[in-house]
Amino acid sequence: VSASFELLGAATGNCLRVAIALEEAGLSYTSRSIDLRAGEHHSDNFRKLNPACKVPVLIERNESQPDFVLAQSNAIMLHVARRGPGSLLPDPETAEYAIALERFFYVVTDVIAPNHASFFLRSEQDRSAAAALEQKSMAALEFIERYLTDTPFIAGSTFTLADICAFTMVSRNQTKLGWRRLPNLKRWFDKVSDRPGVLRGCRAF
Ligand SMILES: N[C@@H](CCC(=O)N[C@@H](CS)C(=O)NCC(=O)O)C(=O)O
Repeated sequence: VSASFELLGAATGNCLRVAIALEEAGLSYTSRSIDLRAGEHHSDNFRKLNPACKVPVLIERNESQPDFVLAQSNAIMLHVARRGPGSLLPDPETAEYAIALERFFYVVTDVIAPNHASFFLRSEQDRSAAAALEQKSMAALEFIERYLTDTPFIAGSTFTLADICAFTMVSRNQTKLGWRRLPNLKRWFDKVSDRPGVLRGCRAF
């Protein structure tokens, strides 16, 4: 494929997950920083790309076709997984694929979503609701220990989108986790932290 990719974003979890996915998929891309503090995501130019005024946004350029623009980090990750060449999900015809989606959506809905909601509630000064959701998110993150009992990665024998999502959350919350109870998670985290694609993706913005 002769497509070229541009990722617009900032140093946030949603954007770094997409950058890591692009790296691990072996796709070449350029990253463009959007200055959220300066409100660049509300500019007319950015609004044309994503009327929701949020990052990340991926632009895919193919010869003789109009640019393809995609928002929503999870949709972008699934799209990137299809574009390959590197594999981020097992063959869709297999049970392993369904398991990889199970674990990917587990992290997205049970770990990341309550974490974002907690962040929002804290900004609204609702401290006890924020703390309750934060605790729920951290408990769901620690639960991943059980997915790593017999396999090197969260969905089995290969690195998938589920690992990317969990990695950014573990990385951000290292001081909040009860590491003594989490030997599998620790082994997994140390190994994933050393992957060249993960290291490069973390430096995208
Ligand atoms: N569900 C969206 C969330 C996107 C999102 O909230 N992006 C944040 C940065 S991580 C943002 O653009 N915030 C600026 C704002 O909302 O004003 C996704 O996964 O892409």
